[in-house]
Amino acid sequence: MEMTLRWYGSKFDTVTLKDIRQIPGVTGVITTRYEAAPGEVWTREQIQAMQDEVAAAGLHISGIESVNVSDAIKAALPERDQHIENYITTLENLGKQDIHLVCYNFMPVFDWTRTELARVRPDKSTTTAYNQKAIDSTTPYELFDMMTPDDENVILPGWEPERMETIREVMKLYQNVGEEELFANLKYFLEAIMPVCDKYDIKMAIHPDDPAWSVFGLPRIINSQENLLRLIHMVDNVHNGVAFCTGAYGSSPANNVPETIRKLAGRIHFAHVRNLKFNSPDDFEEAAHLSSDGSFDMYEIMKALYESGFDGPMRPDHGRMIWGEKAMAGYGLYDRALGAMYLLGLWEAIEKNSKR
Ligand SMILES: [Mn+2]
Repeated sequence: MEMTLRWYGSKFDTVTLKDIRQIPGVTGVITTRYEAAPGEVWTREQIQAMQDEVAAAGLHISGIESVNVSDAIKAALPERDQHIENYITTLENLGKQDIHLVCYNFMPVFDWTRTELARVRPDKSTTTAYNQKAIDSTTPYELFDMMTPDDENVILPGWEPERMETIREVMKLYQNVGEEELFANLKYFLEAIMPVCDKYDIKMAIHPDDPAWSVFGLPRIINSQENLLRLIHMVDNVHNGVAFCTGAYGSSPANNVPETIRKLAGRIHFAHVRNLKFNSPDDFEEAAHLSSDGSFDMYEIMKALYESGFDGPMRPDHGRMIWGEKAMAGYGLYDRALGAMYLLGLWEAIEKNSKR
């Protein structure tokens, strides 16, 4: 297991590589070309420039989160084959640059969805939260306003203004796409990219839907144990794997997080480990990583990863805003650094105990 931190690049992130280098035990970053549109080819020169910048700070790139999959691929539009071809070229260029992990998601229209970006907790930290009643009484267009940070310099991945301007048209693309069609489109995509993944040993890691149910009637499929097993079996290749995000997957109380980790042994290539606090069946907020601050047993989660032989990059996930930090919601330095330390502590204890 390698502990990493997500980093959005010096143009977009408030956290610097120097900051990340000073978190004990964090040796790699998970990054992306945030400026690239889904469907666009990443050149080797662009990838090399990213690698040089990260290496100069004494770190390395442990994986890409994400190479985004376009709506054309997800909704099987006529231009999907061209987009898949571009995706393959990007994978080929990443492979040639010795990058072997690519995270992506297959959620239509909306990326991770929250109804509050800065809910105040009892300790006066702020965190992101989701309330189903708030979703039920709003429209996708109003939600976009909620997901727009007050500070215009702060970006929110997946909720870029350019993208949201076209949201009405994008919603229409999925009119005839139900869960079965979405599964078929995912299979088509995976089968097309597996040869290049095999050639360069690139592990594809799909991120579970967040939250783990349908929002605004759009289909969602990466949200239950049954569907995750269906995914890995429908294209039975080790390079077709999962970015197991405990917070996204665990957002549904019906999902047993440690049990599912064990069932997916060998196919989890990347882990996002974070805690959630359920306030009611309709409402959750992102707690600190510590078990006692939320609803998950983080020890059991880490133990399941350890015992199932997980050996990929791991990262803390969304953090609270603490100590006066201003950063993109969920992606400040301080709380994620605390999370990384805590996860490394659990891992060290589990590892030493198992070797006694
Ligand atoms: Mn995640």
